[in-house]
Amino acid sequence: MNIIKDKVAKLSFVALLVTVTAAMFYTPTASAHGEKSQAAFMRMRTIHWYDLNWSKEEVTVNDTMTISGKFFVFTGWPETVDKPESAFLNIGIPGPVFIRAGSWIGGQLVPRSVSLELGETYEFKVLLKARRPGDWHIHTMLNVEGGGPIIGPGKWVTISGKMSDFKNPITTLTGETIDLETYNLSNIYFWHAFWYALGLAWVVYWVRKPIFVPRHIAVEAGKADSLISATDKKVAMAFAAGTIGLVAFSMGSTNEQYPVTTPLQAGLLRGIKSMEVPQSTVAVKVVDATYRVPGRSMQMTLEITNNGDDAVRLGEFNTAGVRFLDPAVLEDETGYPDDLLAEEGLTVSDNSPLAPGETRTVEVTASDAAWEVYRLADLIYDPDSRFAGLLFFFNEDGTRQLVTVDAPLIPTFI
Ligand SMILES: [Cu+2]
Repeated sequence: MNIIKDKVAKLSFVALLVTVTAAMFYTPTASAHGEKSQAAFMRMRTIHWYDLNWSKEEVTVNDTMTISGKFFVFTGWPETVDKPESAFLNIGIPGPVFIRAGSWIGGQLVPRSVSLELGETYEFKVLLKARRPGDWHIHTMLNVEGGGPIIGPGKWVTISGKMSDFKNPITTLTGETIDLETYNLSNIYFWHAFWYALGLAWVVYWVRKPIFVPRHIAVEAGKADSLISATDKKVAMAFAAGTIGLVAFSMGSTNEQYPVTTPLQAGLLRGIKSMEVPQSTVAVKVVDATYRVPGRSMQMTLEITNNGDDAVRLGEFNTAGVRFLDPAVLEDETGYPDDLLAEEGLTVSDNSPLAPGETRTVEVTASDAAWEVYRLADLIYDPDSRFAGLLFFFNEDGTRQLVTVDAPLIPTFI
């Protein structure tokens, strides 16, 4: 019986070991990092990222790259997400594989939270400095207080080199140049080790003598006083006075070594400059919009009126970071992430140039695996079946006009 038990125990242990090892070596590459699981209607109706540009796809440690672009704060912001009165321009990466050397909205440095307005378009730029070698999926991202993370499109960037080469030099206003990567580390180690050792010394002083049973008996017998001798009292006083003395002395010497220090700089940045987006001369009415369940596409019936002086064609529909293009009108040259770019994803029933003054009703189909991969098809589970997106129209000479669309999106079932 016991032999069987032993065997079972041994085998279970081996099985556990195998499982743990397998789990450690199994590292699937995730292709998106959080955004897929968020409600589709929230992704379509909060921030519209466009004109994104990643300055490089490969960098070495200490090299910098920029991510720039624009974002439109959608007017029909969802109720369950607080308005972006306090928002922070972040970057979505797995820890500081890059450091953020700078970030700007409307030309202003934004190390703090900012106040953004619904309906406004902002230009942003983030300067990243490579730190840790590997393949990283970098997202632009906006954190909204009371709302959560609003994740923009992500692109793979490769960092090569050695992390030990990474440097983060800063020149302080006192004229000293330091490396933020290691600055003050030995000081932190020293003081933590010192106080920890002092605590240990106090414990060791007492545990030299028996600690529990004899003391318990002594207390029970009414001889508690005999446990603390005159020497013990002196040692206790020395520890107390020494601690206070050291705190006072080291505080003084630190103030001497760093005579100029300022408090942490914080506070919301208001008055962030938004972009002037020229009023579009194209008017679009969404007559209806549907999507097939299950399926990989959505259809819209659009009534397009051209109030401008030039003929226009529809080149792109952009929603939740997925770009559907009509290749006859627009080709992407920005190296937009493949999985989010549907190069031939946009079909328009009649995409011949729409003459000035003309109105035309067209059937538009936005179709790509991304619709399913990025779970926009999961709108069927959302409590608000409405979509929003950007339409880009182009003149003959390539001049672009942006029109936002927003309408209910009705499922159709097969
Ligand atoms: Cu990602």
